[in-house]
Amino acid sequence: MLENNGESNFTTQEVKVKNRMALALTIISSVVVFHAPAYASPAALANQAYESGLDGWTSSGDVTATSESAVTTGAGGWIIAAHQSQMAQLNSGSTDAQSLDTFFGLQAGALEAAVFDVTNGAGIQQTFTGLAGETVTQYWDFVSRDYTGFNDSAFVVVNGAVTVLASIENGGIEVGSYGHTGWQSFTYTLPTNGTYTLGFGVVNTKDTILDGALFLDNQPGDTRPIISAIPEPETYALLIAGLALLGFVAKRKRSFAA
Ligand SMILES: [Ca+2]
Ligand SMILES: [Ca+2]
Repeated sequence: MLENNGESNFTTQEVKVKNRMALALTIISSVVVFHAPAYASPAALANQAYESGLDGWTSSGDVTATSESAVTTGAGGWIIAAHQSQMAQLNSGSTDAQSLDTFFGLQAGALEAAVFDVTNGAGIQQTFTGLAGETVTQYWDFVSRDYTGFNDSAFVVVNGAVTVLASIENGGIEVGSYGHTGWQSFTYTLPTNGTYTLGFGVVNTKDTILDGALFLDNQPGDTRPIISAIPEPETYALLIAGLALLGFVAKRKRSFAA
C-alpha cells in the first residue's frame, strides 16, 4: 500500500516534470519560429529597379541607366524597354578582360576560364548583407549584335564565382547570330547570413567590335523587334498596284453612276 502510494506520488511528479518540459518546448519553438526569416523573403538591395539611375551600384565600362534602347543588329534588331521608367544597359566594348577580373574581385584569368577568348566588356555590381534563406532575383535580357564564330556572352558573378547566363553559341541560353534572350530571371538564395557581392557583365570575344548588350531590371520589361520605317521596293510596288486598283474601282463606280 505504502509502495503503491509512493509509486503513485512519483508518477504525479513525473507528469508535472513532463508538463513543464512540454511548456518549455512550446515556448522555445514559438520563439524560434518568431525569429526565423520568412520563407524566400527578398534580400534588400539598393535601387535594384534602377529607378534612381545607377545609385547604389558600381560599374566599369559602358554602363548607363535608360528607359528604352534600340539595339540594331545585322538582322534588324530589338527594342528593349524598362520595367517602370529605368533599367541598366551594359555594352561590352570598353574595359579590357584583365581590368574586368579586378573590377569583379576575381582571380586573374577567371573570366577567361568561364568565357573563352574574352577581349573586353562591361560590368556592374553591388555589395549587400542578407540572412540565410533570403533570395535575390534580377531580371536580365541579352542581345547579340554579333554572329556565330564570335561568342559574346553575358554572365553573373556571386562572391567571386562566374556563371554564364547567355552567349551566342557557348553556354547559358544560346541565342545564335543577332539573337536575344528576352527577359529572363536569375535567382540566388543566400546560403548563410553574411555579406555578398552580386555582379553582372557582358563581354566581346575574339575581337572588340559588335558589342553584346545586357539589360537589367528588378522586373521584366519589354522586348520587341525593330520595324523598319523605310518600305522595301516590293512594298512600293504593292502600294502602286493597290492605288491603281482603287483608281480602277472608282472609275467603274463613276461609270455605273453615269
Ligand atoms: Ca526599373
Ligand atoms: Ca562582339
